[in-house]
Amino acid sequence: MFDKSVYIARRKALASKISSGIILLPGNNEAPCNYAGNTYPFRQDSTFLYYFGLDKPDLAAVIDADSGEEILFGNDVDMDDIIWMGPQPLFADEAASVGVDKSAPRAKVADCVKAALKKSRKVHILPPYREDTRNELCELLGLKLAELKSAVSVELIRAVVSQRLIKEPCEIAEIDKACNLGYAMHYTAMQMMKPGMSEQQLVGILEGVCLSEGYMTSFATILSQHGETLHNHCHSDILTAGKLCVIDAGAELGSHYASDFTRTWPVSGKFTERQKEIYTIVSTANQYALDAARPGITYRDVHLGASKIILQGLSNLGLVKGDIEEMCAAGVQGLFMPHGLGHNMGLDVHDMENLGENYVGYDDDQERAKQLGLGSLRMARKLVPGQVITDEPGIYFIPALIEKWKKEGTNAHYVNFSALENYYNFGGIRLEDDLLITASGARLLGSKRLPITVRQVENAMRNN
Ligand SMILES: [Mn+2]
Repeated sequence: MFDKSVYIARRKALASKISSGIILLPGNNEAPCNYAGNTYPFRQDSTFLYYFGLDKPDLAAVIDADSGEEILFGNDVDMDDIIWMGPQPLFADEAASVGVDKSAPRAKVADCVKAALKKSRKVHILPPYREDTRNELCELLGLKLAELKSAVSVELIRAVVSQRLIKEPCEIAEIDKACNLGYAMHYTAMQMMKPGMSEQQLVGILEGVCLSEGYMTSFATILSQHGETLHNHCHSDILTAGKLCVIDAGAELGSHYASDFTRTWPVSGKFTERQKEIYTIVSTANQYALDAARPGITYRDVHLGASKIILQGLSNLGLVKGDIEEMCAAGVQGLFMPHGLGHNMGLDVHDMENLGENYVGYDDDQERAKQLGLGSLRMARKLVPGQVITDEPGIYFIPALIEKWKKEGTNAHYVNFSALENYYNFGGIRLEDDLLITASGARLLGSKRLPITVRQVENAMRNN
């Protein structure tokens, strides 16, 4: 938790951005796994954390945008809780610790909302993503489930995005720490990687680094020799010399700030010539994005720049043919990189995705493309200092997708389908770093960069 002055300032800024009415922010509650008493690890709602810092279930908050009044709703523990959980602080003291003077029992939020509705005041809510929150909001606002979507406040979404998008120095310090832990996870896994061990064993080693520090991973670890499947959570294969292993994983600190790195390691510690060729194209695109990202440029343009590097590299290998600009406009790169170059990162690994990707990743004058790849770009905005984004180009050989394009004749004059048949067993490569946009450019987050060039990787793995 940060100093209470941080939360006070954030709430004051939020209230000033909302024209009138009350802002209702429910926290998350426990999510049962198989019965009520056996829960998934608790995860507080990130927007609630951002404004109120309190990391425990069954809380809600209201900010009055007109008067500036703030109330936190939560319960004091009873003897039954103390028996199982030990002594707990008084809720009023917890509220005071984040600069909120007024607190009330959790159930009283209903009275507060009712009073506002009675005076025909606007109640601003964010899009709920959990069933319990949906149900509570319906009950509080007197709405049917189908009516809830239109009750969401775009004004509030825009206000929250405008604040959370630009990271404060205290947040950047946390993200740097999360990246340092992410570095340790990846570096350890890379050093322990050996032909003959299972992918799952390596997942255990990687996640163990995070768990040993008392933290969780920021999303479900992707670790696979089938890198062509972008989000492969199946870890049943045995690591085999000659193959590549894609690892996309990150740490989430106790403050809940995240890191998100991807590296693609040769299982034997040495790349084959063919792997080197494709790998170098991806590492060049990754480095290009780091060099190009700076205030004023749109990340959409950086995505397109990286796409052209990929097309040029594939053209040099004879896998595509034609004018690079024309191929890029036609979206040929989508066959090889059917995802975007990156996303915002912060309290959520895909920061604020619950608020709506287009509000978070797109400026008002930008429209989301429909093309394969570019259409999946989560972050297209004109960059501003303080933004934290990922830089994650990739090249994948997805036989089913290539076959589909071939069959349908998609971009047939640009793609060398017969040459691509030799790559059906190649897999995929993705290389991801986390960037902070600075006043003049971008810097890598975390104090050390994971090995990324062919030479750095082979050097780091020489003793495997
Ligand atoms: Mn990512």
